[in-house]
Amino acid sequence: MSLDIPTLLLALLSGYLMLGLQLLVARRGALRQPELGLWTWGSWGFVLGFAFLGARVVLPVWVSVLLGNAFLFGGILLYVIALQRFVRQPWPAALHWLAWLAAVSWTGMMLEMPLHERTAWLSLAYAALLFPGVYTVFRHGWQAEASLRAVGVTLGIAMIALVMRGWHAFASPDQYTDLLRSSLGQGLTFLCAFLSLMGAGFGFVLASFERAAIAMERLASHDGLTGCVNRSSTDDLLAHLLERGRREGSPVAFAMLDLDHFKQINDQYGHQSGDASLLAFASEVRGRLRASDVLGRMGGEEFGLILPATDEPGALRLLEQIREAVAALKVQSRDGRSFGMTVSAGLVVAASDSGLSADRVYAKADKALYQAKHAGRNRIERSPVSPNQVVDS
Ligand code: GH3
Ligand code: MG
Ligand code: MG
Repeated sequence: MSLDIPTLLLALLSGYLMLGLQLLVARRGALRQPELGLWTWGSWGFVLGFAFLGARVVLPVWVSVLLGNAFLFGGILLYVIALQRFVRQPWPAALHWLAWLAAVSWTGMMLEMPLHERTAWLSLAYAALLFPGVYTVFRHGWQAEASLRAVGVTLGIAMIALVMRGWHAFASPDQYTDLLRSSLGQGLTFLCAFLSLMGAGFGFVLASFERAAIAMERLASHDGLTGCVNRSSTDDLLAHLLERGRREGSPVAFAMLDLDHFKQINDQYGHQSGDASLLAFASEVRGRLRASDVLGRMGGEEFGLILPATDEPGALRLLEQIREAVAALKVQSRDGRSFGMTVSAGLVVAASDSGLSADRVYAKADKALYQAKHAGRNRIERSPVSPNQVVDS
């Protein structure tokens, strides 16, 4: 059995052409990530590389070898750069292009070498250029999108195939007397290397889709400014945690927090300073919560705090700490003025047998908040406990 190299070249060229076209279409739709743009350019690099390698039947061999390999090297480098940017671990661009220049110059210097030696060194050069990409995924991308792992593994297979091609070319020079001659060993290593690289391309598209889907999911459930869960997610979580409290026999505390005279902050220091104080407030509160607590932005400068398995004294202690910490916070306006803020809170603690619905809990906390505002702000008010409610304290 033998694998015909010209047929393989044609098949790979068509494959990369399809990948390039698919990427082009995907990027016109929802996937606008710049990394995917780099991968697209890399795929076009492969198309051109294979076209030039195959064109040795009409072009002078040195032109075909030099341009073909230059474009293939470029394709690999663009893939690596795309991967590094995807996981936000970019190397300096100059380093990549220096490596590309070195690889192309070396190809030029190897033109007079026997074909098997040139093939061996070129294959090892491809593997070396690919290595930072494989390293990047395994070192920095393993915890990122799950589909990126498939990209890492496929690139790893491509790298191994390239090293084997190098070794095979050294070991079986008779199979490398003419690049377009059919041979099983060189056909297999060639196919395996460049097919895996193509597979990595489809994996990269999937990883980009996965990232876009996760971002959309987060957008639907979180507030873009503070990173808190949004109102509808807070409502759902409150209902869910109340139910769990009932099952587990533990109280759930819920507090509505509202920044005092926030309109004045906007008016005096500008809307951007208002945004900055919302951010500062949210991170101050979040820094004091347990992993199971939830801080949701209910709208504007109003936040809902769910504290599962927390009784009234515990909730009051935490809210008092928050109130003091917020009053001590200092925020800088754009023009360098420093200002502070205060927060009022209304607390309700639903005992496990209170039978309170999420809506009732919310209404009670809101009423208590109103009382806190009415009583002068910068304070915490508790919702009175009705007789059929037992509050663990
Ligand atoms: P109170 O002490 O009674 O709560 O008074 P307040 O001024 O805080 O309350 P009011 O409801 O009168 O004003 C809330 C202000 O919050 C009005 C609105 O412009 C501002 N606001 C709502 N959302 C945002 C936001 O995302 N960013 C900024 N900067 N301001 C916001
Ligand atoms: Mg307010
Ligand atoms: Mg308000």
